Amino acid sequence: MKITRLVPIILHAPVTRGGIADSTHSISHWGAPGVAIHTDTDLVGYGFSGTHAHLPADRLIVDCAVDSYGPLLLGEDPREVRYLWEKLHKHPPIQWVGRSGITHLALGAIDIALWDLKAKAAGEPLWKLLGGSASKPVEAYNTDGGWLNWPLDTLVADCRRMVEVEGYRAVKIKVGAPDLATDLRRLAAVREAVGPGIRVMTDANGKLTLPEAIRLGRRLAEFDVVWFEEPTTFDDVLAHRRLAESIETPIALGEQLYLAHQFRDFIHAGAVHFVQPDVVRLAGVTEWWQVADLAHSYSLPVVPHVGDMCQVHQHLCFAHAGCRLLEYIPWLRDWMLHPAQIQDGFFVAPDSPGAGMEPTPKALAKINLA
Ligand code: 0YR
Ligand code: MG
Repeated sequence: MKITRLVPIILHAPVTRGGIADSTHSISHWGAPGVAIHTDTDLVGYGFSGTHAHLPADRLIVDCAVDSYGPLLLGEDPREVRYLWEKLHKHPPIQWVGRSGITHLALGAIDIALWDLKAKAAGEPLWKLLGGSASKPVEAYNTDGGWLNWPLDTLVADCRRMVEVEGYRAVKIKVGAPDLATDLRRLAAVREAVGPGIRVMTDANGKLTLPEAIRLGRRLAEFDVVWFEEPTTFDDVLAHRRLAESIETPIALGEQLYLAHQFRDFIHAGAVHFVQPDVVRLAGVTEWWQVADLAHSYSLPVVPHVGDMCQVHQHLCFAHAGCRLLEYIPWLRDWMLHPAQIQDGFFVAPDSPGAGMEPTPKALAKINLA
């Protein structure tokens, strides 16, 4: 099998109720810039990064994938994905301008498309190719009711519905409101609404200073919060280690880290407890797996960041022993040929061959740059 051509794709899918916010971002659409990798067979591989749908930035990502990495892939066998990852990652002129950032997101999209092809060529879903099993439970926790721009009554109603009607046993809510009292009021209301048996996670999206994070962090145990996510500056190892030493609630992070090395430094420093690698910010399945193995070897749970890329992440979770829980956000559902299925709060292992990120023909017709 040989790669013949790369085609750029940018999908922009509307988010829930026309706009969501956390402490740091307000978005109307979720972005999926990526590539279709064509071969000399009928098989086409699809891979995407995940963005906040800023078209100029999305164009940078797909241009890098197609124009910079593309020529290095032509004529290669896509199934030799680990070899190709090294070849692309270490290509000197690209490495010179970016060992993370845009180039890394582009490489991630390509790597996922290559794994998609490898799994399709084997006629198996990616989780099976990676040695996983549909019998392994992968629980879903829902983030889509906890946005910071939801008024208190909407927040409470959403969390209640997710638990009582939809069957989730874990929900995440955003914190990092302008004042501590608001965060505590929202947390208290959610805990009261869902009752004591449901797990509640919190996420500050990197907003707080270290003293603010310590102040809020010390209050979280009162509400039996499972984790405090991205409390302070995304890649500041020292600040998170100091925080970890100052509060009882465990720390979760990783969605804004690009490199396996960064995870190594956080893990080694004791600055993270729930490890959240994102396959579309790391450079794909190849690098994600390294991080998951590393976290697992430190007895730390791996809970991938999704927002919304659960289509591919579920495959990794059915295969990796460190993963028992995965974020769920529904924004890309209508855009994907095989959207993730949740039953009674658990992911159902997909049975279609590939990595799960193939868009519907309708989605492709909408914003296909080819
Ligand atoms: C919206 N999940 C997250 C979304 C979400 C972000 O900005 O991207 O809140 O991905 O932090 O844990
Ligand atoms: Mg987060």
